Amino acid sequence: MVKDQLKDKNIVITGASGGIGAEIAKLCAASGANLVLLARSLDKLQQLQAALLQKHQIKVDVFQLDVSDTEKIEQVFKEIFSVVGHVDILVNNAGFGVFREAHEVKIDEIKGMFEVNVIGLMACTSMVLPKMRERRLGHIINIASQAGKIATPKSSVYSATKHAVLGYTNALRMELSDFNVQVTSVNPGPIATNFFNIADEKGTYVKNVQKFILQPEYVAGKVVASMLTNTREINLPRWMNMGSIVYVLFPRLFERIGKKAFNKK
Ligand code: NJP
Repeated sequence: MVKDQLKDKNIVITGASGGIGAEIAKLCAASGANLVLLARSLDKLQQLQAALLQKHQIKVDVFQLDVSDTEKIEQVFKEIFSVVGHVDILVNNAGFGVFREAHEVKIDEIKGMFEVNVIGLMACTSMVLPKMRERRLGHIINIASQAGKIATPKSSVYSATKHAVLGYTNALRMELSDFNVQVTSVNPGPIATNFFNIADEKGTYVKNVQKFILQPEYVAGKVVASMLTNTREINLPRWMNMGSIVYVLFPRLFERIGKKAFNKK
């Protein structure tokens, strides 16, 4: 997929060392965008950088960044601005989940998920907002989840972080609507990435959702297609979003019927 509007645009992607983030980077590179790739695994970022530079006539900068370190976020974004000048698109993709029942989740895991999925995402966003507002141009894409719409057993904390992301994203969209800055949330169902090696140590959830698991290349394609367009939300697969609509209308019934299926995790 090539998207001509992305040529020479500066795109920052957090969590770009693997999974959806790396796939988004590949598609943006094929469209001629200049990339800034962020993650903790510098070696993986450098490998991706080398592969992209070999194939495409673009600029690719990489920075090691743990988005739970808010001081480092400020430093890295200062460097990013000094290298690329401005950011056209920020993809807040870094995130992780630990699927355990609420009484089994450790406090450190709760803090970790909120620091990365919520505070890190908000902190990165706040770095790019002033210039986007000033330039009256930009796009913020937040990778949330269907878990941000329907909270399910064994992912209470992860769901809570993604509900927070959606709340933030929705408010941000209204704040920025007069500044020509687009704001999109991406709410996928399960995707075949490394995510489940952390979230689902026993592998039971992945086995149970195998029938409708999404491929990261497909999700990345939808995200890149939405870039610099006025897209409110991307919900994948579409039928799963129907569930969240039914949930809002009939929450009691939905929880009673859904409990068994969701407990398959
Ligand atoms: O997962 P994975 P995905 N600071 O594990 C980075 C959401 N999502 O691509 O730091 C900075 O392959 C990590 O890099 P590294 C999910 O919540 C997924 O599936 O080097 N970066 C890696 O590049 C998340 O928001 C599913 O370890 C950090 C990337 O994040 C997004 O999709 C379903 C970091 C994770 O790649 C991408 O996840 C859904 C930190 N502290 C939503 N911690 C799904 N897979 O089923 C991690 O609804 N990263």
